[in-house]
Amino acid sequence: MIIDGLKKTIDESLEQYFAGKGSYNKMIYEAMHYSLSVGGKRIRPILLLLCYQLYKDNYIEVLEPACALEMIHTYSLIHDDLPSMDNDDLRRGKPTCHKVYGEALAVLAGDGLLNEAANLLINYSMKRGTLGLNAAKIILEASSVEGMIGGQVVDILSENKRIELEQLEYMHSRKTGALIKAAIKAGAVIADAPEEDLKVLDSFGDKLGMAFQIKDDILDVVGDTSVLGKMVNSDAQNNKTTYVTVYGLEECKSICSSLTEECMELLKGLSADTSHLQELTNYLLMREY
Ligand code: GRG
Repeated sequence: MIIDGLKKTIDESLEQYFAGKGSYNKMIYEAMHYSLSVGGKRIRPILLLLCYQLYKDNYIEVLEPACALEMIHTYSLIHDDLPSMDNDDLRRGKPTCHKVYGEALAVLAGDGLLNEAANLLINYSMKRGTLGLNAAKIILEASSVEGMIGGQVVDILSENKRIELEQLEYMHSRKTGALIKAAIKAGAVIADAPEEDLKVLDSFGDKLGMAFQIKDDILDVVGDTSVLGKMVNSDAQNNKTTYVTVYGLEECKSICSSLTEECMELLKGLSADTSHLQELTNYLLMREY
């Protein structure tokens, strides 16, 4: 399966990135490396590579923005797990960053990953020119207060409250959807994809992000902690409104399948061979973690 090969390439590239770095500050590199290397499906960087590969042959050319995206995602997980946020002890099947390195270093490790991602994106843009700069803009905007951070704010403020569906959709389209969509768009933009395809990929990103979140909500109810690598029933314990509390489990499964079907139809309308992207879309629907 090509997806396994891409994941291996991304893992190796992230591993190399931090090798040998640090002196008196070495501990922060260890904390950053710990959270990056303990696991993770690497969905976002894989999406970026696959969307680039729709139009260009050599995906190695976009490994830097792909790794930057995974660093941003991992920073968000480290911060999300902190006692002041979701207060989780388990992530990617291992103790969370603050459990291993303490809260102060976990905050700094998250900050460090975000900053390192920005460095990677700027260096990449300097090499790659306008297309690289456009991709950096897409990724950094998706992580911003109007993107992932904004979604997280709504999540924090709505704990122990019932929220309306519109607010739930606002929250998830930013907290989860923004980075997924950015991965798709950034890959295609660097590859200089045709404008009509970018529009289709925009809708694909919206639907895939929503399907991913609904599946995440389903797994929080029916999943297995040992497979998921994080605690189950955390949404209920934190008294959160989720797609499952709004629609119920069975309806969620059906919405998730319909969205996946719509994603497949959109992909079939593109000018490129989308078979690998279809494979990934299906995998996300079927995943158990
Ligand atoms: C702290 C700014 C800030 C944002 C946090 C990502 C996030 C926002 C919170 C994580 C909480 C959560 C479970 C969100 C639901 C969707 C999601 C992002 C799941 C984790 O992503 P996966 O499944 O994780 O791709 P892996 O570990 O495979 O990388």
